[in-house]
Amino acid sequence: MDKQSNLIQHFQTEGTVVSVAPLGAGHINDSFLVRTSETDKPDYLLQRINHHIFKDVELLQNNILHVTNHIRKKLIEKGEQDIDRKTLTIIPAKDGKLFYFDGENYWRVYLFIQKGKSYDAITPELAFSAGKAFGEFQSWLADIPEKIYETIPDFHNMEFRLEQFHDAIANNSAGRVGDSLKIIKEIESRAEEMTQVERMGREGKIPKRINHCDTKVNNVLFDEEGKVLCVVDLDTVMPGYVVSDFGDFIRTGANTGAEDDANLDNVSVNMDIYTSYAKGYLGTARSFLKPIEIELLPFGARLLTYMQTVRFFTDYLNGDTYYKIHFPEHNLQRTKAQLKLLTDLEDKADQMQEVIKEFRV
Ligand code: ADP
Ligand code: GN1
Ligand code: MG
Repeated sequence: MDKQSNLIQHFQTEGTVVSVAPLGAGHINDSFLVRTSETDKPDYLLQRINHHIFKDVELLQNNILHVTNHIRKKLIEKGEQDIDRKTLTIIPAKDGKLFYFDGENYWRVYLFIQKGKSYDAITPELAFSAGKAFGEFQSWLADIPEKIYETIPDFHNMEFRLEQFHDAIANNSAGRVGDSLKIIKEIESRAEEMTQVERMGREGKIPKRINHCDTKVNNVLFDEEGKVLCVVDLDTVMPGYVVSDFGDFIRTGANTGAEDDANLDNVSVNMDIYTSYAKGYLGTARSFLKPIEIELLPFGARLLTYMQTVRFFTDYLNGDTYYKIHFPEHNLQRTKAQLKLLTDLEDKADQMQEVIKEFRV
């Protein structure tokens, strides 16, 4: 029996395991589909949790339990059917814990959602549905009674990301600062503007809500007919400003190029995707958002693209210690591609604000 089949025995699963196969190509966790032979028993998703990134696994799993239980309650209240496919379900370990530690790695198990499909390539229709789903997700979690903690402290805090950037320049541990002055200047020139959300938060102008914090289209599961089943990948669900979630979807979903495109001419914002996402998102979120939060949405796209520029570039200056790289200057190439996207978002800022005005009521 292989390692993963052994692991599954530590959880409160049912049925006889017949296969364990890797699933997806995640950057953070490793996933395995565990099939059972009995047709009346569920299949499972076994995941290795990246505890170097999510350092407090108990806190992480408790967060996810509270979030999924709360969503389940909302689904029951709405009279929904097929609820086990509309939210994640944690299967506890045999000792009652929400994870299993094998002496080296942390593991967790979810019910496998049958016939759920996630997409890496985007269309305006998918963007609209994903917008609705992430807006609904935030609205459901608005009244969660349990405290939801930051699973990665200061994850989307721009002031903190700039501190890390300044530390990387001061340490110059990879000796890359000398050749990077142009990009450093590009980043510094926007720092004041980009930290405004943190200041507005402190001044009480915008609230923290429960965010997903990894709003990529492949974190939404669709059924065979293209209808949303649920939002997955709940590790980074934590308090934050809604501009973050909106912005990260636009950064990842509305880029006509790749996140690390070597050809900067490929990189720009796709306004059809942007418009569809904004329409879907505001459809489910406008009822609980303050006018100022709605107005800041296009800025959110710039902020998250700037934040990712800073994060990739900081990692480059540190000698590539956080993101997996596929060639030596990968983080520099990612930085340049994100910076190009940022300049296009800046050029289209007025147009993006017009779209928001159209859907705000
Ligand atoms: P990663 O951190 O690698 O992005 P995810 O939790 O997003 O990990 O899982 C990877 C993929 O596995 C998702 O994009 C989704 O397609 C699929 N997936 C995740 N959870 C489930 C589940 N409970 N049932 C079925 N498929 C799932
Ligand atoms: C990481 O694994 P992935 O690609 O979903 C990162 C995100 C970044 C993204 C950049 C926990 O997410 O914040 O935006 O890479 N997740 C973490 O591609 O750092
Ligand atoms: Mg994912």
